[in-house]
Amino acid sequence: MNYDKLSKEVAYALRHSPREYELELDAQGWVSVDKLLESLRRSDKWSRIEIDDLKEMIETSEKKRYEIVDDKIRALYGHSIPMKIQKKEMKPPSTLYHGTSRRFLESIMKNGLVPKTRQYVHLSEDIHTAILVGKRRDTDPIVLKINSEDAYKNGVKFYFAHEMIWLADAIPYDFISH
Ligand code: HQG
Repeated sequence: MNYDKLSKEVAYALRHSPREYELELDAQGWVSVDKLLESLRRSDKWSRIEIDDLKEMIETSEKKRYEIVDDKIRALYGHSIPMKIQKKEMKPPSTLYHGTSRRFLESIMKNGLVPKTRQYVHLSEDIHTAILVGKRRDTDPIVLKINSEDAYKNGVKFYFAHEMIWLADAIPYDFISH
């Protein structure tokens, strides 16, 4: 089974278009694994998919995009659906990073980081992850440094996605340097 393709389809179902899969996410983004499997099986491509395939997809991926707990699965970040997924507010590490395209720099330094089509701004714990994020759209991306300690002290809320990825509603430009 092509787990990259499966991961893309699951991202579409759990982050962007659950209704197309007749799924309803709960407030934290969870859905029943059985319902997701049932829905995926309607397509010829995934007609024989089992829970172990989802588990294998999660384990073999270089990115931690999903988690399964008991009989439920959710995407840990990346949502774009209108209903805002509730994330756990947490005190962030003192510095975070954001990798992005060079061409966005001017606008970001003027307007700060905004979520664009997603529900939250995505930040990385380490520079390496930030570079990989930036490389999706620019062969020579820039890495912005976020003074999350000051931002947090000044009332910016941060949310935990997983050990390497943090979320925020927006980051004002005063807390961004490059
Ligand atoms: C940019 C992927 C101009 C921002 C990744 C980014 C990540 C601005 C783009 C996760 C701006 C939005 C999220 C402003 C923000 N002016 N541009 N004021 N504020 N931007 O894809 O962070 O593989 O929605 O810099 O690896 O790139 O899908 O966010 O370039 O972890 O699991 O607007 O998605 O993970 O792009 O990526 P995105 P992102 P997956």
